[in-house]
Amino acid sequence: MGQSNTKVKSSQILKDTGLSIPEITNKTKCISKKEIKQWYGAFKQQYPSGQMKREQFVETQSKLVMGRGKKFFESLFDTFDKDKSGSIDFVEFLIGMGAGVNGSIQERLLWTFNVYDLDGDHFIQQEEMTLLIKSLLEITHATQGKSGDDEANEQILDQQTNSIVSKIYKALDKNHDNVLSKEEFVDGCSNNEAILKALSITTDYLIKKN
Ligand SMILES: [Ca+2]
Ligand SMILES: [Ca+2]
Repeated sequence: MGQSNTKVKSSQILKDTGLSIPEITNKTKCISKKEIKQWYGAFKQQYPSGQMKREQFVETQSKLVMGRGKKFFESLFDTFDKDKSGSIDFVEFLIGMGAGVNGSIQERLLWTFNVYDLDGDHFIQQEEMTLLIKSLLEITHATQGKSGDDEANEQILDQQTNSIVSKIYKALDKNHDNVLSKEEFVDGCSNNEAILKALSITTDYLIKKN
């Protein structure tokens, strides 16, 4: 999200939320008052209605990386939008971001698990992992200035994606059933720095962009 000059006092009730900053910090785990102020300004600037719509969020975020990574942003939005209404307000956004950005390693990994578990069945299927890793690679390529939807680029993306996905399953899928449970994911990632690093693009990316 962009910069904003909106100044907010802690005691002030934030428009559209009906809550003051201290009330919001009670609701949203791990988010500091300073971050609430910063993010509120950016949120209001981009979503003046106080509601962030799914298409709008995906479009805005994806535009920053040359229109790539849509699948990732869709899934990210869906983890924030608990009641699946298709739009979220500022407090829902903060609650969604909270554990992923500032939580403990365990909390961040559970948050990441939910982003990857696209259908919400509590397992990460290889297809889900493939879609998300490819989407993250698209974002990485775009931020490195490698562009294009051309076939050669697409092939490289697919090769890299498959290689990363098979490494992840080899390392994390302890019972070899081709799906990752929460335990396999969290335990495996906690003990594997390389994989943790590969997956942490998810949250690092957001911190840099915000
Ligand atoms: Ca799943
Ligand atoms: Ca498994």
